[in-house]
Amino acid sequence: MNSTTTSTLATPDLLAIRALYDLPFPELMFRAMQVHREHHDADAVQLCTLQSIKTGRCQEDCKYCPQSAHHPDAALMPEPLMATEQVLVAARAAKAGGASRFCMGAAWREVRDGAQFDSVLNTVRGVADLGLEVCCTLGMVQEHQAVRLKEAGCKVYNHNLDTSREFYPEIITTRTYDDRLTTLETVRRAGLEVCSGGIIGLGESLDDRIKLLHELASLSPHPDSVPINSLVPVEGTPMAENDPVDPIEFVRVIAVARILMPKTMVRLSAGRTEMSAELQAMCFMAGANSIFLGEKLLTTPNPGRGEDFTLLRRLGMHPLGGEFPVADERAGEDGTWAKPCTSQGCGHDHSHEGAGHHHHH
Ligand code: SAM
Ligand code: DTB
Ligand code: SF4
Repeated sequence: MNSTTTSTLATPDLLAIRALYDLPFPELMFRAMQVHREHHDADAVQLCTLQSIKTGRCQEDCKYCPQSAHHPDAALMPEPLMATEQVLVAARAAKAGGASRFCMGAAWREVRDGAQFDSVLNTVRGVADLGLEVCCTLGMVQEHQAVRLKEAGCKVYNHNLDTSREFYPEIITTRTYDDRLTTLETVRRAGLEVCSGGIIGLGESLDDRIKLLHELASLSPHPDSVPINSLVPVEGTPMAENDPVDPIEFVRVIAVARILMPKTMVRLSAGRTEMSAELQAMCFMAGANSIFLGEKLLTTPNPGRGEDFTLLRRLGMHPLGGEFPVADERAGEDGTWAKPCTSQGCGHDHSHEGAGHHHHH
């Protein structure tokens, strides 16, 4: 199938990445596994938590995003910036639940100086004081703002390229690819770690995926982490009816990211509620070594932590730099044990799943 997809790639670098992507699957996996083991503990997964600290009414028009003010039909309750103390409650719970990194997202086009940003800086200080690694994703930033974030204790800045330069204008028109790259340079110069990745399933071609991977691997130094999101199609957005991503193609993207960026943390991000245990296992084997923990991403569902700990235990894997949290013995928030699903070959704990989960047997 891959080999019959027409390619218009023109440079040796791009053709080489395409050749990797098109390798027989067992060979691609083997190479990814080798690279993974040279640089990482292949049995460990970094656990991050996400918190939307300012939800909805974003001025950008990202076609995939329920938080864009341009998609008023996406049934989403906009919320003002969360107060520091409110965020710290969530951060303490995330820490007790076994997360080592706390990522705060705001539906902002860009950071603006003023009381709101000062409040975010306070929150960053508070979360860092809890001993959690702090990551922020707040849209575009200027150098002095990035420096203030760093001084407040922020370690990482997330800002995704999302897709190829060529396909980008089909997805977002309110900012450019170069705006995105400029912010990445700015945060790097301020001494922040860079987290940047993309989304698969936007309707991009295979070559667009190759070009995205090439853009990410061309950043020097490589991003410290690369989140690979599988589109979560949200009703009310222009991407609600997009075709689901071929799981094997998705694993190929992870494997190529691992091979191109050996030291980078590759994060299996949005879209996991639609992935089987087997598919996630294959992503970990291909080199993914980080996930978001907790029942919600920013606004869309994510597997419950009980389900994820059950999965890691089934795979004989463990949290990076830590143990399973004591709270996990009771499978998370409501004090119940994880209940592995008895349906043939599943084993998920569905006990925390809300209406947003569509798990098919
Ligand atoms: N507003 C900031 C920005 O765009 O950088 C930060 C928050 S934004 C929601 C963070 C990332 O979430 C986006 O760059 C995009 O890659 C991802 N994302 C948003 N909606 C998504 C969806 N429906 N499915 C998968 N990923 C999504
Ligand atoms: C990233 O690449 N994925 C996370 C994080 N960075 C901020 C966000 C996923 C959001 C999925 C849609 C939502 O929940 O709103
Ligand atoms: Fe705004 Fe970020 Fe959503 Fe784009 S992805 S609409 S910038 S919150």
